[in-house]
Amino acid sequence: MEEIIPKKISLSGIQPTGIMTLGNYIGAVRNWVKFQDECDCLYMIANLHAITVKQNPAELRKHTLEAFALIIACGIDPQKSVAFIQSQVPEHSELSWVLNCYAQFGEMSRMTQFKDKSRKHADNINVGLFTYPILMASDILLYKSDIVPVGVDQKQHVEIARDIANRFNGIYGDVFTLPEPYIPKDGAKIMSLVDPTKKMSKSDENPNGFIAILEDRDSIIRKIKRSVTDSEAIVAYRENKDGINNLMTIYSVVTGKSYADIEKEFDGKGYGEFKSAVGETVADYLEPVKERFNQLMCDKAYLESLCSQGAEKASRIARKTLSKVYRKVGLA
Ligand code: ATP
Ligand code: LTN
Repeated sequence: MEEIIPKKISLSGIQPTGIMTLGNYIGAVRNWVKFQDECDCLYMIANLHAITVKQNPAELRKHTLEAFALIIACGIDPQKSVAFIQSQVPEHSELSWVLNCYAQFGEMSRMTQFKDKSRKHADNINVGLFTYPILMASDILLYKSDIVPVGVDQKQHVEIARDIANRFNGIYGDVFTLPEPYIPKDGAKIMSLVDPTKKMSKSDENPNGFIAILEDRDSIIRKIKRSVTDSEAIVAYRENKDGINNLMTIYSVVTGKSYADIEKEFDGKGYGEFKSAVGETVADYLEPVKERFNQLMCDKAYLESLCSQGAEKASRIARKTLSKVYRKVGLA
Protein backbone atom coordinates (compact mmCIF):
# COMPACT_ATOMS: atom_id res chain seq x y z
CA MET A 1 0.00 0.00 0.00
CA GLU A 2 1.25 3.46 -0.83
CA GLU A 3 2.28 5.41 2.24
CA ILE A 4 0.42 8.68 2.71
CA ILE A 5 2.84 11.35 3.86
CA PRO A 6 1.01 14.16 5.65
CA LYS A 7 1.65 17.60 4.22
CA LYS A 8 3.70 20.02 6.27
CA ILE A 9 1.86 22.91 7.87
CA SER A 10 2.85 26.46 7.00
CA LEU A 11 1.62 29.40 9.07
CA SER A 12 2.44 33.06 9.04
CA GLY A 13 0.99 36.49 9.76
CA ILE A 14 1.24 40.15 8.97
CA GLN A 15 0.26 43.09 11.16
CA PRO A 16 -2.32 45.59 9.87
CA THR A 17 -0.14 48.50 10.99
CA GLY A 18 -0.36 50.30 7.65
CA ILE A 19 -0.50 49.28 4.01
CA MET A 20 1.60 46.26 3.09
CA THR A 21 4.97 47.21 1.57
CA LEU A 22 7.13 45.76 -1.14
CA GLY A 23 9.35 44.49 1.74
CA ASN A 24 6.46 42.51 3.27
CA TYR A 25 5.61 41.09 -0.12
CA ILE A 26 9.14 40.09 -1.13
CA GLY A 27 10.22 38.92 2.33
CA ALA A 28 7.08 37.08 3.37
CA VAL A 29 3.80 37.01 1.43
CA ARG A 30 5.40 35.89 -1.85
CA ASN A 31 6.58 32.73 -0.06
CA TRP A 32 3.20 32.17 1.60
CA VAL A 33 1.79 31.89 -1.89
CA LYS A 34 4.53 29.48 -2.98
CA PHE A 35 3.83 27.11 -0.07
CA GLN A 36 0.15 26.80 -0.93
CA ASP A 37 0.70 23.88 -3.28
CA GLU A 38 3.00 21.81 -1.10
CA CYS A 39 1.71 22.51 2.43
CA ASP A 40 -1.47 22.92 4.42
CA CYS A 41 -1.37 26.67 4.94
CA LEU A 42 -2.81 29.12 7.45
CA TYR A 43 -2.26 32.85 7.04
CA MET A 44 -3.56 35.53 9.32
CA ILE A 45 -3.82 39.25 9.86
CA ALA A 46 -2.20 39.81 13.25
CA ASN A 47 -4.41 42.59 14.59
CA LEU A 48 -3.87 41.60 18.24
CA HIS A 49 -0.17 42.19 17.70
CA ALA A 50 -0.89 45.55 16.08
CA ILE A 51 -2.25 47.10 19.30
CA THR A 52 1.15 46.76 20.98
CA VAL A 53 1.73 50.18 19.41
CA LYS A 54 -0.84 52.99 19.47
CA GLN A 55 -3.56 52.58 16.85
CA ASN A 56 -6.52 54.66 15.78
CA PRO A 57 -9.54 52.28 16.12
CA ALA A 58 -11.22 53.26 12.83
CA GLU A 59 -7.94 52.96 10.96
CA LEU A 60 -7.07 49.64 12.56
CA ARG A 61 -10.46 48.23 11.54
CA LYS A 62 -9.99 49.52 7.99
CA HIS A 63 -6.39 48.34 7.68
CA THR A 64 -7.33 44.90 8.99
CA LEU A 65 -9.90 44.27 6.27
CA GLU A 66 -7.61 45.82 3.66
CA ALA A 67 -4.73 43.59 4.74
CA PHE A 68 -7.02 40.56 4.45
CA ALA A 69 -8.06 41.63 0.92
CA LEU A 70 -4.43 42.31 0.05
CA ILE A 71 -3.14 38.85 0.94
CA ILE A 72 -5.88 37.42 -1.27
CA ALA A 73 -4.96 39.88 -4.04
CA CYS A 74 -1.34 38.72 -3.69
CA GLY A 75 -2.41 35.15 -4.41
CA ILE A 76 -3.57 33.56 -1.15
CA ASP A 77 -6.50 31.42 -2.25
CA PRO A 78 -9.08 31.07 0.55
CA GLN A 79 -10.12 27.71 -0.92
CA LYS A 80 -6.59 26.34 -0.59
CA SER A 81 -5.40 28.12 2.56
CA VAL A 82 -7.09 29.08 5.80
CA ALA A 83 -7.00 32.88 5.73
CA PHE A 84 -8.27 34.64 8.84
CA ILE A 85 -8.13 37.56 11.23
CA GLN A 86 -6.36 36.77 14.50
CA SER A 87 -8.84 38.49 16.86
CA GLN A 88 -11.71 36.41 15.42
CA VAL A 89 -10.11 33.23 16.79
CA PRO A 90 -10.13 33.57 20.60
CA GLU A 91 -7.89 30.54 21.10
CA HIS A 92 -4.87 32.74 20.26
CA SER A 93 -5.37 34.89 23.35
CA GLU A 94 -6.29 31.88 25.48
CA LEU A 95 -3.16 29.88 24.65
CA SER A 96 -1.10 33.02 25.00
CA TRP A 97 -1.98 33.30 28.70
CA VAL A 98 -0.94 29.72 29.35
CA LEU A 99 2.34 30.13 27.47
CA ASN A 100 3.07 33.33 29.40
CA CYS A 101 3.60 31.03 32.35
CA TYR A 102 6.14 28.93 30.43
CA ALA A 103 8.24 31.79 29.08
CA GLN A 104 10.99 33.39 31.10
CA PHE A 105 11.44 37.09 31.73
CA GLY A 106 15.15 36.81 30.89
CA GLU A 107 14.65 35.29 27.46
CA MET A 108 11.95 37.82 26.55
CA SER A 109 14.29 40.66 27.55
CA ARG A 110 16.72 39.54 24.86
CA MET A 111 14.28 39.99 21.95
CA THR A 112 15.74 42.58 19.58
CA GLN A 113 12.35 43.68 18.23
CA PHE A 114 11.28 44.57 21.78
CA LYS A 115 14.43 46.63 22.26
CA ASP A 116 13.98 48.39 18.89
CA LYS A 117 10.28 49.09 19.38
CA SER A 118 10.82 50.29 22.97
CA ARG A 119 13.29 52.80 21.64
CA LYS A 120 10.92 53.86 18.86
CA HIS A 121 7.85 54.09 21.11
CA ALA A 122 9.48 55.29 24.32
CA ASP A 123 6.21 56.83 25.53
CA ASN A 124 4.36 53.49 25.36
CA ILE A 125 6.54 50.58 26.45
CA ASN A 126 3.55 48.45 27.38
CA VAL A 127 3.68 44.89 28.66
CA GLY A 128 2.05 43.65 25.42
CA LEU A 129 5.09 44.83 23.51
CA PHE A 130 7.18 42.71 25.86
CA THR A 131 5.02 39.57 25.64
CA TYR A 132 4.45 39.99 21.87
CA PRO A 133 6.61 36.91 21.04
CA ILE A 134 4.47 34.74 23.35
CA LEU A 135 1.31 35.63 21.43
CA MET A 136 3.23 34.88 18.23
CA ALA A 137 4.32 31.51 19.71
CA SER A 138 0.64 30.80 20.38
CA ASP A 139 -0.26 31.64 16.76
CA ILE A 140 2.34 29.17 15.56
CA LEU A 141 1.88 26.35 18.07
CA LEU A 142 -1.94 26.21 17.98
CA TYR A 143 -1.81 24.81 14.44
CA LYS A 144 1.17 22.45 14.86
CA SER A 145 2.99 24.53 12.27
CA ASP A 146 6.16 23.04 10.79
CA ILE A 147 7.22 26.02 8.68
CA VAL A 148 6.90 29.73 9.35
CA PRO A 149 7.73 31.82 6.27
CA VAL A 150 8.93 35.23 7.48
CA GLY A 151 11.49 37.94 6.78
CA VAL A 152 14.76 37.72 8.71
CA ASP A 153 13.60 40.21 11.39
CA GLN A 154 11.16 37.57 12.70
CA LYS A 155 13.65 34.69 12.94
CA GLN A 156 14.33 35.26 16.63
CA HIS A 157 10.61 35.13 17.40
CA VAL A 158 10.17 31.79 15.64
CA GLU A 159 13.15 30.45 17.56
CA ILE A 160 11.64 31.48 20.90
CA ALA A 161 8.36 29.78 19.88
CA ARG A 162 10.39 26.64 19.29
CA ASP A 163 12.11 26.98 22.70
CA ILE A 164 8.78 27.43 24.48
CA ALA A 165 7.31 24.41 22.65
CA ASN A 166 10.31 22.31 23.55
CA ARG A 167 10.11 23.30 27.20
CA PHE A 168 6.38 22.58 27.36
CA ASN A 169 6.82 19.19 25.66
CA GLY A 170 9.61 18.38 28.13
CA ILE A 171 7.13 18.71 30.99
CA TYR A 172 3.90 17.37 29.42
CA GLY A 173 4.94 15.07 26.57
CA ASP A 174 4.42 15.53 22.88
CA VAL A 175 1.94 18.41 22.68
CA PHE A 176 3.49 20.93 20.27
CA THR A 177 5.28 20.57 16.93
CA LEU A 178 8.65 22.34 16.82
CA PRO A 179 8.45 25.02 14.11
CA GLU A 180 11.22 26.13 11.75
CA PRO A 181 11.49 29.60 10.24
CA TYR A 182 11.62 29.77 6.45
CA ILE A 183 13.70 32.79 5.43
CA PRO A 184 14.09 33.44 1.70
CA LYS A 185 17.62 33.39 0.28
CA ASP A 186 17.04 36.72 -1.51
CA GLY A 187 14.89 39.54 -0.19
CA ALA A 188 14.74 38.48 3.48
CA LYS A 189 15.36 42.12 4.40
CA ILE A 190 14.42 44.82 1.92
CA MET A 191 15.86 48.12 3.07
CA SER A 192 14.38 51.60 3.39
CA LEU A 193 14.73 53.74 0.27
CA VAL A 194 15.79 56.77 2.33
CA ASP A 195 18.15 54.92 4.68
CA PRO A 196 19.36 51.65 3.18
CA THR A 197 20.90 50.55 6.48
CA LYS A 198 17.37 50.34 7.97
CA LYS A 199 14.60 47.82 7.22
CA MET A 200 11.78 48.99 4.92
CA SER A 201 8.85 49.23 7.32
CA LYS A 202 5.17 50.00 6.70
CA SER A 203 4.92 52.06 9.88
CA ASP A 204 7.87 54.30 8.95
CA GLU A 205 6.86 57.92 9.50
CA ASN A 206 8.67 58.90 6.29
CA PRO A 207 6.60 57.45 3.41
CA ASN A 208 9.52 57.92 1.00
CA GLY A 209 11.25 55.01 2.75
CA PHE A 210 8.76 52.40 1.62
CA ILE A 211 6.77 51.36 -1.42
CA ALA A 212 3.24 50.34 -0.61
CA ILE A 213 1.84 47.51 -2.72
CA LEU A 214 -1.11 49.74 -3.63
CA GLU A 215 0.90 52.81 -4.48
CA ASP A 216 0.31 54.48 -7.83
CA ARG A 217 2.74 53.98 -10.65
CA ASP A 218 4.21 57.50 -10.72
CA SER A 219 4.82 57.51 -7.01
CA ILE A 220 6.65 54.13 -7.17
CA ILE A 221 8.87 55.36 -9.99
CA ARG A 222 9.54 58.68 -8.25
CA LYS A 223 10.47 57.09 -4.90
CA ILE A 224 12.89 54.66 -6.52
CA LYS A 225 14.41 57.45 -8.59
CA ARG A 226 15.02 59.49 -5.43
CA SER A 227 16.24 56.56 -3.34
CA VAL A 228 19.53 57.01 -1.50
CA THR A 229 22.52 55.40 -3.23
CA ASP A 230 26.28 56.06 -3.39
CA SER A 231 28.17 58.32 -5.76
CA GLU A 232 30.23 55.64 -7.50
CA ALA A 233 27.82 55.29 -10.46
CA ILE A 234 28.60 51.56 -10.95
CA VAL A 235 25.74 49.07 -10.78
CA ALA A 236 27.39 46.25 -8.82
CA TYR A 237 26.47 44.19 -5.75
CA ARG A 238 29.24 44.97 -3.28
CA GLU A 239 30.01 45.94 0.29
CA ASN A 240 29.29 49.59 1.20
CA LYS A 241 26.74 49.96 -1.62
CA ASP A 242 23.65 49.36 0.54
CA GLY A 243 21.31 51.46 -1.61
CA ILE A 244 22.36 49.85 -4.91
CA ASN A 245 22.44 46.37 -3.31
CA ASN A 246 18.87 46.91 -2.15
CA LEU A 247 17.67 48.01 -5.60
CA MET A 248 19.51 45.08 -7.17
CA THR A 249 17.81 42.66 -4.77
CA ILE A 250 14.40 44.11 -5.60
CA TYR A 251 15.10 44.00 -9.34
CA SER A 252 16.48 40.47 -9.12
CA VAL A 253 13.46 39.10 -7.22
CA VAL A 254 10.98 40.81 -9.53
CA THR A 255 12.68 39.83 -12.82
CA GLY A 256 14.32 36.54 -11.80
CA LYS A 257 17.67 37.86 -13.11
CA SER A 258 20.90 37.10 -11.23
CA TYR A 259 23.16 39.86 -9.87
CA ALA A 260 25.72 39.05 -12.59
CA ASP A 261 23.05 39.48 -15.30
CA ILE A 262 22.00 42.81 -13.79
CA GLU A 263 25.59 44.04 -13.61
CA LYS A 264 26.01 43.15 -17.29
CA GLU A 265 22.71 44.76 -18.28
CA PHE A 266 23.72 48.10 -16.71
CA ASP A 267 27.44 47.99 -17.46
CA GLY A 268 28.56 51.51 -18.40
CA LYS A 269 25.11 52.96 -17.71
CA GLY A 270 24.40 55.41 -14.91
CA TYR A 271 22.16 55.09 -11.86
CA GLY A 272 19.43 57.14 -13.57
CA GLU A 273 18.84 54.45 -16.16
CA PHE A 274 19.06 51.64 -13.60
CA LYS A 275 16.62 53.34 -11.23
CA SER A 276 14.13 53.94 -14.06
CA ALA A 277 14.27 50.26 -15.00
CA VAL A 278 13.73 49.18 -11.37
CA GLY A 279 10.84 51.64 -10.94
CA GLU A 280 9.06 50.60 -14.14
CA THR A 281 9.51 46.89 -13.44
CA VAL A 282 8.23 47.15 -9.86
CA ALA A 283 5.22 49.21 -11.01
CA ASP A 284 4.37 46.60 -13.69
CA TYR A 285 4.80 43.79 -11.16
CA LEU A 286 2.36 45.32 -8.68
CA GLU A 287 -0.29 46.34 -11.22
CA PRO A 288 -2.30 43.06 -11.21
CA VAL A 289 -2.26 42.91 -7.38
CA LYS A 290 -3.72 46.42 -7.26
CA GLU A 291 -6.44 45.47 -9.73
CA ARG A 292 -7.50 42.38 -7.77
CA PHE A 293 -7.46 44.36 -4.53
CA ASN A 294 -9.75 47.04 -5.97
CA GLN A 295 -12.20 44.40 -7.18
CA LEU A 296 -12.26 42.68 -3.78
CA MET A 297 -12.82 45.93 -1.90
CA CYS A 298 -15.96 46.58 -3.98
CA ASP A 299 -17.71 43.73 -2.18
CA LYS A 300 -17.13 44.09 1.55
CA ALA A 301 -19.91 41.64 2.44
CA TYR A 302 -18.15 38.92 0.44
CA LEU A 303 -14.81 39.75 2.07
CA GLU A 304 -16.35 39.63 5.53
CA SER A 305 -17.91 36.25 4.76
CA LEU A 306 -14.45 34.97 3.73
CA CYS A 307 -13.09 36.24 7.06
CA SER A 308 -15.74 34.41 9.08
CA GLN A 309 -15.31 31.18 7.13
CA GLY A 310 -11.54 31.36 7.65
CA ALA A 311 -11.93 32.09 11.38
CA GLU A 312 -14.30 29.15 11.79
CA LYS A 313 -11.91 26.73 10.09
CA ALA A 314 -8.96 28.05 12.11
CA SER A 315 -10.87 27.87 15.38
CA ARG A 316 -11.82 24.24 14.81
CA ILE A 317 -8.13 23.29 14.55
CA ALA A 318 -6.97 25.63 17.31
CA ARG A 319 -9.61 24.41 19.77
CA LYS A 320 -8.21 20.85 19.64
CA THR A 321 -4.71 21.99 20.58
CA LEU A 322 -5.98 24.34 23.27
CA SER A 323 -8.15 21.57 24.84
CA LYS A 324 -5.15 19.29 24.94
CA VAL A 325 -3.05 21.99 26.60
CA TYR A 326 -5.76 22.64 29.19
CA ARG A 327 -5.99 18.92 29.98
CA LYS A 328 -2.21 18.54 30.26
CA VAL A 329 -1.79 21.54 32.53
CA GLY A 330 -4.74 20.60 34.74
CA LEU A 331 -7.09 23.37 33.73
CA ALA A 332 -9.66 20.93 32.32
P1 ATP B 1 5.84 47.44 11.24
O1 ATP B 1 6.36 48.61 10.48
O2 ATP B 1 4.51 47.68 11.87
O3 ATP B 1 6.83 46.85 12.20
P2 ATP B 1 6.52 45.65 9.12
O4 ATP B 1 6.52 46.38 7.82
O5 ATP B 1 7.83 45.34 9.74
O6 ATP B 1 5.56 46.34 10.14
P3 ATP B 1 5.22 43.11 9.76
O7 ATP B 1 3.77 43.02 9.75
O8 ATP B 1 5.92 43.24 11.07
O9 ATP B 1 5.72 44.32 8.84
O10 ATP B 1 5.83 41.89 8.95
C1 ATP B 1 5.13 41.00 8.10
C2 ATP B 1 6.13 40.09 7.44
O11 ATP B 1 6.93 40.83 6.52
C3 ATP B 1 7.12 39.42 8.40
O12 ATP B 1 7.37 38.10 7.98
C4 ATP B 1 8.36 40.24 8.27
O13 ATP B 1 9.53 39.52 8.56
C5 ATP B 1 8.30 40.61 6.79
N1 ATP B 1 9.00 41.85 6.53
C6 ATP B 1 8.72 43.06 7.09
N2 ATP B 1 9.53 44.01 6.60
C7 ATP B 1 10.34 43.38 5.70
C8 ATP B 1 11.40 43.84 4.88
N3 ATP B 1 11.78 45.10 4.87
N4 ATP B 1 12.02 42.94 4.08
C9 ATP B 1 11.64 41.64 4.09
N5 ATP B 1 10.66 41.15 4.85
C10 ATP B 1 10.01 42.01 5.66
N1 LTN C 1 5.21 39.29 14.38
C1 LTN C 1 5.05 39.08 12.97
C2 LTN C 1 3.61 38.90 12.55
C3 LTN C 1 3.12 37.63 13.11
C4 LTN C 1 3.54 36.32 12.74
C5 LTN C 1 2.79 35.44 13.56
C6 LTN C 1 4.43 35.83 11.80
C7 LTN C 1 2.21 37.50 14.11
N2 LTN C 1 2.01 36.20 14.37
C8 LTN C 1 2.98 34.07 13.49
C9 LTN C 1 4.61 34.45 11.73
C10 LTN C 1 3.89 33.58 12.57
C11 LTN C 1 5.64 40.24 12.24
O1 LTN C 1 5.82 40.12 11.11
N3 LTN C 1 5.92 41.33 12.84
